[in-house]
Amino acid sequence: MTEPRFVPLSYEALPADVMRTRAAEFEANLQRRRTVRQFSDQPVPRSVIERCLLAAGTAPSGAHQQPWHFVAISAPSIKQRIRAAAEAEERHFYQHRAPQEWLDALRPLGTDEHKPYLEIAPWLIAVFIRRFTRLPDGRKLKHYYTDESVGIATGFLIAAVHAAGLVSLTHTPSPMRFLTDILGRPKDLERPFLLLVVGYPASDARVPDITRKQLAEIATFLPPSS
Ligand code: IYR
Repeated sequence: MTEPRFVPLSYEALPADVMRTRAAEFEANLQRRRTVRQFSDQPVPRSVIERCLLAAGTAPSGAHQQPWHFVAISAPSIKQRIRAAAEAEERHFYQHRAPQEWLDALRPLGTDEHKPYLEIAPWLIAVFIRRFTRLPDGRKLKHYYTDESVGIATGFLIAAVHAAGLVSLTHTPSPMRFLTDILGRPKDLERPFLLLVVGYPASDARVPDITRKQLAEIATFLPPSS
């Protein structure tokens, strides 16, 4: 076993008013984020995607095992295969598998089985959960809290894409096993988590007219006021 090593924390405390301003600016910027389903085919430099992925990789993770793997796809032939496979699954979902209650919940979003953006958007980022790592001696090393860790990393990724001035769509085709096959990921070590569609919005993009819950609906303070 290696001995734990510690180094001093790099940290700068902020006065309360600066803290409030920064928190408010951060929130205001995230309030402008919208999930978009109409993309432009305008290319996005790979260097931007690389920075967003590095931001995602700063997420906290169980035992610092960083159990994520991102496959960033701009190759048209692979996007085409992903679109075909996703639309086949989604057709089955919308026509047979989804209970009426689920279809009713989706109605305000106007989604259906057609996913042209999977080919139009310049980047697809397939996020995989690494459940195990293969050790040099062939054994599998288990990772912990992988869903939580990759969920947090994906949140960072979505925020980074927004901060870069791009838009994204969190796409969760179900089942997603086709991503493992098309992208040649190791079945025994990883499973697909979701597919993030990234790019510029189409010039005529429209988004559902929805609002976000108020603070009192999403949070409870104890004691109630101070
Ligand atoms: N995966 C399907 C259905 C879908 C489900 C939820 I929950 C959404 O928030 C949006 C869509 C699709 O991509 O159309």
